[in-house]
Amino acid sequence: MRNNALVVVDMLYDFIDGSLACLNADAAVKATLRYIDSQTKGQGGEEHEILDTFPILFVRDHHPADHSSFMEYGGTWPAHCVAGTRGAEIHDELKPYAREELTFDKGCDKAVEQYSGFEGVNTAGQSLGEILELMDTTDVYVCGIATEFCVRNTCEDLHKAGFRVHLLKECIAYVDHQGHQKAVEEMAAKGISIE
Ligand code: VGL
Ligand code: ZN
Repeated sequence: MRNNALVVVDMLYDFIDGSLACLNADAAVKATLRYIDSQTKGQGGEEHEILDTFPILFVRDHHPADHSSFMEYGGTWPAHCVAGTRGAEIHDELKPYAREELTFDKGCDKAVEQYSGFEGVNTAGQSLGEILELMDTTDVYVCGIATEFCVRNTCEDLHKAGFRVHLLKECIAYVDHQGHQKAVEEMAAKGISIE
């Protein structure tokens, strides 16, 4: 039995056109929308019907304003994805597919850098990994931003947990092109399938 789900990692405005805007972000969002369309054709146009047969889970980087990963607090990144700001919002065209129970926040604790979405939690406190298990998911398709950080860590944790992981290579954006290529090669070497 094959049970698919899509995980959309950090397709948030700060990574698209904000303080940490990534390369290929606009193209990745468009390709993701096309992918969702291609998987849901003929299933009725309503987003809620689509979600019944093809669950789409969203991961959000969701930081307090004084997060330790920000330069002004000793970290390496410009301030980004601060809870309550536009930069932390899911892209408007993807938002209609986001359900509260399938939206998982990470990086909420100011002391902890959390690149992986695997342990992100929804408002009920359930983790992404837990929900995928509950849905009897076998195959997880992953897209999002950034290849080298959150996409990679999320894919690797999913793979370790025993899911078949498929990385949608047209649907990812990155901080650095070479870093992106290297990360994709290393993921492939671990058994993550690149599609
Ligand atoms: C990310 C840098 C800082 C990511 C998150 O989503 O890849 N990168 N926080
Ligand atoms: Zn972050």
